[in-house]
Amino acid sequence: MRYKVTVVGAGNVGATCAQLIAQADVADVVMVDVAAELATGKALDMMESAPVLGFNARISGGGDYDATAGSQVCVVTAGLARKPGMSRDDLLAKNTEIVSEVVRQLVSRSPETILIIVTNPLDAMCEVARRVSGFPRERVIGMAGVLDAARMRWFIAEKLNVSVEDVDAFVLGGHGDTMVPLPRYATVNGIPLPQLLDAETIDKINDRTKNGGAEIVNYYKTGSAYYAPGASSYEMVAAILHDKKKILPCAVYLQGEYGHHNLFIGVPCTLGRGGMEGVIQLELSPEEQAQLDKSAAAVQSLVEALPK
Ligand code: TXD
Repeated sequence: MRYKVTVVGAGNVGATCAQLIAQADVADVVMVDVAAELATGKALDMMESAPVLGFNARISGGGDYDATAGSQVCVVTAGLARKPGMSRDDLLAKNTEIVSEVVRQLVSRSPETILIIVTNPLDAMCEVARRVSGFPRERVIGMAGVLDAARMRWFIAEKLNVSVEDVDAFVLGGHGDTMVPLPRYATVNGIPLPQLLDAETIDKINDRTKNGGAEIVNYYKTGSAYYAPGASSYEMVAAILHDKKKILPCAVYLQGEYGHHNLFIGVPCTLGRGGMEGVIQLELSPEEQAQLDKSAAAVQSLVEALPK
């Protein structure tokens, strides 16, 4: 029996993630979307790529949650993007409604599932999912840090003209303007980044990382990034189902770690078959800690603005 993964939202990020999961034969994938036929059509299109690409996983799509029953992992990408004239608070209210309903549907059919939340505003939507599901923190995890770190890793690899495989980096904090890239903990095949690049270049990489989402939106105009977000979500699913115990930066419900309580923010954690299996506590400089605290305050104010 293969694992089953549900992806809710067959839009850009959801479909990209679904295809990667299936292509790697990690699990069968069920896509659900309010636009049911979009999900059905994309699933069929992906299945028709299977003979060419040579994968055996099955992908189905539609609007019915019954097909999701017994999923080991559910990825939630359903939501609206901010439209002109829509405030962040409007988006917060609308996506809270969507994520609440989606999570309710999912957990009633897969009570043991692990939820990976992707919908923005990310950290606040994780809190919505936690409240609605009643799940322990091990089973509600937000995708943001893997993406932000991947962007930073690419910028470093490009600058140094080295393999992306050799570059590791961490980005902590909320998924927004206040995220905290940690160049001190970035390495190139074990070599600390500050030994390879000067401070000014590192600053530029940090800034580009923080604005990585906006940089893509400026090119796309009508949507946001999805190849890297889809790949990042896939990596989390694979780490969980393959029980890799991989250390990845994820949005986690902190309970005292990094000085924060009862708040989702991005920190390095271990992902395995139990979901979020442990938070890795890095030693932060006073300046890094202050940046993280500022980021946590931004998340806290969004959580306080959540509709009751
Ligand atoms: O790092 C991160 N966490 C992110 C987050 C990186 C990239 C994108 N990020 C957010 O993910 C983005 O701001 C959105 O909130 C979600 C999904 O982004 P995507 O680019 O995939 O958006 P699309 O293409 O508009 O897809 C959203 C789909 C679309 O097909 C809708 O019909 C569907 O969500 N949708 C729903 N599905 C099921 N149920 C409900 N209620 C629903 N409402 C909308």
